[in-house]
Amino acid sequence: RLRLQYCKVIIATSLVWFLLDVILLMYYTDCTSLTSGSDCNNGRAEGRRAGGDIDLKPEGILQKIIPKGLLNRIPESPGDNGKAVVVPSARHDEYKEKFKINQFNLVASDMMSLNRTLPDYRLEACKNKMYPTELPTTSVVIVFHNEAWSTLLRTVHSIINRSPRELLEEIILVDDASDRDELKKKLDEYVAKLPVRTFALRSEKREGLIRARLRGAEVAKGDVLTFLDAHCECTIGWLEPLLTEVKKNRKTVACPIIDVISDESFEYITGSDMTWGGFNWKLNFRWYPVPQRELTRRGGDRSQPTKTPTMAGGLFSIEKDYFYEIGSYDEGMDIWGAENLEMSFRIWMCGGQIHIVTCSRVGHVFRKTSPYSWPGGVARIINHNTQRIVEVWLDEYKDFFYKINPGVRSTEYGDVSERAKLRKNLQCKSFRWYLEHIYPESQLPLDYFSLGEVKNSDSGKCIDTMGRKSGEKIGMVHCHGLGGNQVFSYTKKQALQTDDLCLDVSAIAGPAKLFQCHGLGGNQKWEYDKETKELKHINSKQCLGKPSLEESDTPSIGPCDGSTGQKWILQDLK
Ligand code: LR7
Ligand code: MN
Repeated sequence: RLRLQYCKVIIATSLVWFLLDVILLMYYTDCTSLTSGSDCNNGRAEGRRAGGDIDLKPEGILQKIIPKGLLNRIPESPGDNGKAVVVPSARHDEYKEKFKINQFNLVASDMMSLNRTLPDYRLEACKNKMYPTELPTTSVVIVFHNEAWSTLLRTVHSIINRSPRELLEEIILVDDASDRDELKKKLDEYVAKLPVRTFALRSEKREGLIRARLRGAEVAKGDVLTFLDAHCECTIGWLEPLLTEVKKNRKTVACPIIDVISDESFEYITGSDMTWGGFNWKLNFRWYPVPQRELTRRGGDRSQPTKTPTMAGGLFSIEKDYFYEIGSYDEGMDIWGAENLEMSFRIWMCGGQIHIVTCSRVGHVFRKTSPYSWPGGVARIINHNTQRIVEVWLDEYKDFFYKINPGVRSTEYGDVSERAKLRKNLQCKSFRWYLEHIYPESQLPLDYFSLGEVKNSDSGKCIDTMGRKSGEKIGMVHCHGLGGNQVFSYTKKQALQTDDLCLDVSAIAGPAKLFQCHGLGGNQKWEYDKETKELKHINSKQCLGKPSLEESDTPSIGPCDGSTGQKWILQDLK
């Protein structure tokens, strides 16, 4: 009898717990589901907290009410909470095969929920910030060419799930001539059912992401345009800080921190808030550490936006009218590339500013190679687009680009007169001004003594990077006069620099190596004596000489002896 009684108690308790779970689950689902209203994101009268007051994560809501152990009862889908997806070993061949379709792990992406949960990755200071109740509305524009269904729709779901409904005007998809069936009628039907107006425009002919974005922007109804790539995931509170920066100053272009979604496992990996955008001599966009100067300007408060010299290009908010006022995009650019730097230079030089808003985080699937076709060839397209920047915006600094990329000169780049006119009409400042005031840490030296070959008087050979990377030895071969790997600049800061690498020696003797230029002198400081033609390494007080017998093709430092092996001729020395 007693045992029966005991059983009854257990059954009754389990039933209660079960019911509680169901109720809580319904509550949770309602708050994040696509059909819910904006209740979950209510702003406050005196302002709003980004992401609203309710934490959308299951733990956030539930932890307050029930013991932690019971949380495991919520069914977790692969990848939930930003975790890595584990593809069962039986599917590894399929995983390898399908990777090629989009250059990311499609099997993993397809295993995940379109509503996968993500933790709140924001800095503590961001969680409590108050944002204006009245914010401009935004149209989100996403262009794609043959994007995977699951990544594209996860992007869309994450926007809807994590944006205050009253701020989200619409989501505009621009299908740039994809040839996958599911991205046509099936997509139209799917997005038509979403609780936020979402629709796709389509181009018959492949236009490239630049003209595709222009098409999307044209029909946008929101006050602000927000561009995203087609494989992103917005995290809680991502939108409010972006719109706030635009509201504060309509000439601010606001970028989130771009976190990494692993192309292999779809794990959500947070990026650093101490990184900003720069570029190298080839005009490739590059991430570099935020310099002390900018950290100091922000008073050490990491939740303050960082002023960045350039932006990655894919993820940003800009006031719609300002977008057009400042010259939208260069329509002459094809397929992919360079529009991000073009826009960055233009914004800064013509009176605007670019912020990385560190309280806003959006994940992006970074891939190692691009999955789609490049009509006309990758090099031709990138050279074409980049030359359009160089010719319009770089002034006297274009020598750096052309000397290190001598082959580019033969690429046609079309007519840039309209863009040059735009620059004139907007009365934009010079590139030198940009380097002096916005990007003094740039890999393009503001002032320099020489640009070209560095030739040894004894052997007649030139120093050459041999295409090696940071940390590797420098080479020396016959002078080919074709620029590229033999172009070095002897800068006003007394560095011997090629692209973003500098000649560096960390010992009192031995081979010269290439290292990322730090602009701080130290092991990268060289004194050139025009009379003796010696290149003296300041720190070690040694001279650079032709390769020793052991170091066959690497110049090294040793005691200065006045020999011709230690004499160097710098091309075009001023
Ligand atoms: O012909 C094309 N048509 C398109 O619609 C080629 C591409 N696209 C779409 C594509 O489907 C994707 O949605 O354009 C978007 C960007 O292309 P990706 O994702 O293949 O390139 P990416 O992530 O390497 O691109 C970065 O650099 C580009 C330069 O043109 C753009 O500025 C991208 O928006 C930019 N992405 C980001 O900034 C995300 C962070 C990456 C970094 C750094
Ligand atoms: Mn991308």
